[in-house]
Amino acid sequence: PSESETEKAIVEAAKHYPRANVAEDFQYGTAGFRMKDDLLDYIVFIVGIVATLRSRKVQGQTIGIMITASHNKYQDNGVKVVDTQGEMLEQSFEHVATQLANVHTPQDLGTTYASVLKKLNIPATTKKAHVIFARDTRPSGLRLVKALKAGLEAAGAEYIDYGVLTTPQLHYLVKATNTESGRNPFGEVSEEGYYKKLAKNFVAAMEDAKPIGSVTVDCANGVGAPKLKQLLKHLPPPEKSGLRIRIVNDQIEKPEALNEGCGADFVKTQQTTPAGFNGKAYDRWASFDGDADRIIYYFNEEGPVFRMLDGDRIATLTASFIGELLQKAGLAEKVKVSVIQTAYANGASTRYIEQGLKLKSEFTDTGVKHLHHAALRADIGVYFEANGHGTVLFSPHATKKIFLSEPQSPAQLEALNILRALTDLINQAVGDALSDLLLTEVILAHKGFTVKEWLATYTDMPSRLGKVNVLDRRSYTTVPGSAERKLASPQYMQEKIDEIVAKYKDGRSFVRASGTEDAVRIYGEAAESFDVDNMVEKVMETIMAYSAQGVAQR
Ligand code: G16
Repeated sequence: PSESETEKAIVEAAKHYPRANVAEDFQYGTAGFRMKDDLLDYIVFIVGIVATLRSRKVQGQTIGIMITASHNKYQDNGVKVVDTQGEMLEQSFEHVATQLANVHTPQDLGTTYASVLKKLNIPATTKKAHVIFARDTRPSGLRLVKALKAGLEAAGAEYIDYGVLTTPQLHYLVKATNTESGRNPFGEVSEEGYYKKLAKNFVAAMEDAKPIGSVTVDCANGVGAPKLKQLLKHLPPPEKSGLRIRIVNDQIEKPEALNEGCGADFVKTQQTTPAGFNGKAYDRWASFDGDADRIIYYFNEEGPVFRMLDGDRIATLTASFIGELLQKAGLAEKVKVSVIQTAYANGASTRYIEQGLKLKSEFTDTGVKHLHHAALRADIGVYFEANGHGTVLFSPHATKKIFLSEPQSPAQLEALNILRALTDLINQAVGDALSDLLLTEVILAHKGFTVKEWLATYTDMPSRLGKVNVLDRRSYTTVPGSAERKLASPQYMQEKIDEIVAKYKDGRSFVRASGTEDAVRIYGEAAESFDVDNMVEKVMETIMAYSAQGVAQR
């Protein structure tokens, strides 16, 4: 079809997916569009068009679309676009998505589409567009897929529906598809290929190590449950010195159970064990979120006293392990490890990285896309958000050194072999709970660490996360370049926060608008835990006084 025929097809198709009648502008945020599922049909339709344009812009390479609201409630849903190498959508296209999502009539959509097309400078001859997509277990996903297909068909994309997958599996498939016929294929282009790649490299990385005890995984009653079960079929069984992995919260047939009182976000924000927890003191537990791109660990001490091993802990554990391997392999001078964190990172973890591990640390805004870009600049970039979202990126320079170095001793060979396995065990496309679970287990086994020893590497500052549900979150903006640690607006709000914080020993607190919920998030840490509660409470009160509709979620 000609460009004008495509435009007409889009206008016609849009008549079946009218934009939800809300005054508020939709915005492509931290993780794409996210909202109540009944507002999303038009948005998902639009995202089909955006992904098609993106694919045409990159000469028909495959673009991914994931329908998920991850850690949010089951009534929510969302949609995000995955770029050619499995990374988050290129920023200029986020603007295209936001622009098209805020057009109110099919006719206007036609004209806006035409002007966007012109601006994107896509040659009329590049017609080919390839898109693949998947969804999580939310029941609304199936309905939204219809809207998505309508958008893709109207815009003229060829597509493959991969059904229900974890978000990182879709990222894997996008990268695998686009590298399939290149020099470095990422892996077989199938869900099966994903499991095979993880399992093979897990076995290789575990060759000289024995797992300690077992791990129990809370799958948040989401897609992580059936996918982890699939993965287990590819791993050696516990009786053959494999790792024993127990699964809880796997009720995907009960949609309302998703993330309810369980999952990584619940455990992290509430600092408590999830529903279904029956661990004894020092048993090792982990929680995924609703689309299995986050993982955190935790356990109870006698008491019981809850102990969290969050994204900061996985980052420090991983960075120290990779650092030790590089040392053993004789590569420490040639390949440097950096750790990338966000403002939510516990101050003690940053001090441990810089002073204990003597590694470089860097800060970015919240959102995997920001961390990922920073990690790309490092030789080996370990990035994790405190909430458990993260991975490790090996630069071409580091990969070359790891694969081409000639070992001078059996010890060097062993270190190199583990490093080689890690480069493929780790899902370098994106943070991945399944891959991060296996990575963490490999490290604990090699270091001979129980959860107690892992926790003992450094002592966290007492910290607290708060949230105030507000209707005006957009009035909270942060100073560019401050890694979201300073508010630019509302006026005088930062001064008020500074005044509060100054009263507490080693106090630190920041406020930022969530990109995934109608809420303002508050983080605080201080030398004493009674201080931190008091301080965060005061900051929350200040927010509520300003945002009159604010409701605190304690
Ligand atoms: C998404 C993003 C994460 C971010 C989280 C919370 O995670 O991918 O990078 O940390 O939202 O973001 P915010 O504080 O802006 O609401 P997920 O797991 O929900 O996709």
